[in-house]
Amino acid sequence: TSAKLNKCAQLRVLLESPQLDFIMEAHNGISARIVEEAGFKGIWASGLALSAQYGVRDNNEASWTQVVEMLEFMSDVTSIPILLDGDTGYGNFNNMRRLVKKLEQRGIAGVCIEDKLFPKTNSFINGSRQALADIDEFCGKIKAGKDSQTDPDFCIVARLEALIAGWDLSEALRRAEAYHAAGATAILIHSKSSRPDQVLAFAKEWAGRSPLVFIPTKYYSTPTDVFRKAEVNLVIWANHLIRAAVASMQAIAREVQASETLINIEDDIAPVKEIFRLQGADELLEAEKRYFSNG
Ligand code: SPV
Ligand code: MG
Repeated sequence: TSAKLNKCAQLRVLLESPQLDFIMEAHNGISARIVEEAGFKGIWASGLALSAQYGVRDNNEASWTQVVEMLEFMSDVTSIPILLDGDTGYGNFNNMRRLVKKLEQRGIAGVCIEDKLFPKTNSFINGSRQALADIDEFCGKIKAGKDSQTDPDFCIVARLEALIAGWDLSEALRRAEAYHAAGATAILIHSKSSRPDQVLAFAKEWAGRSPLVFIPTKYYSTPTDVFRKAEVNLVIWANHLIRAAVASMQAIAREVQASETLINIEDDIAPVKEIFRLQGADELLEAEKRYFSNG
């Protein structure tokens, strides 16, 4: 009987509810649909994956408007919230203000920004040589974003790169405290370690002062119950569909190129009618009956 929450409110619940939730990466309309159909309650619009599907590097080579254009396709075909990986906010506080306005207009539920410098570099490429943003400047960006939102539930996640850049736990905590005070909905602690020790130590010290988000790309072998016990609110599976797509496309392309026939691969790929289904072809046939009489 309760009205369905809008997408911003849905994302806020994922972040603020005490139980562990999960969101999955998508990078275009069809992958966004696939994430929703699989049963996820939210989508991570990964900067790495969006860049990769355009065939460019994760260095802000795709413009922010090109990112927003793809987000619109993703949002139009899904009913679950999308959290954009907004990198460093594509500039200063002023760029952040405009970004938040445009994201709300396209039905995006929230944005995550990281405390590095524009143009960003992926955290897993020479992470320790990357400079962090000035704390006050980054807090201003969070505040400017919060002051620009019109939906009270639009979410701004502040991502800490201190551990990536070679700083210690105390620097991460000092920054987390400042970003939290500036109004961040949640704190994301990132790590490039293959062990979860650092992020778990952070979680223990942070002690639930705000919702907490993990991205276990590098510490992927950690059992999920460990995150649950650490009272993490949200886990992001950050790049796994672009990697699945790449592995599958490479295998199929190589096989067809080498064998000069489709006979070996037809059963290994999605049928054409599955593509039609994901595109919603049936709805158009129905609509034609209602609206398009040819006499
Ligand atoms: C992304 O998905 O673009 C991220 C997460 O920022 S990571 O690449 O793991 O740093
Ligand atoms: Mg990213």
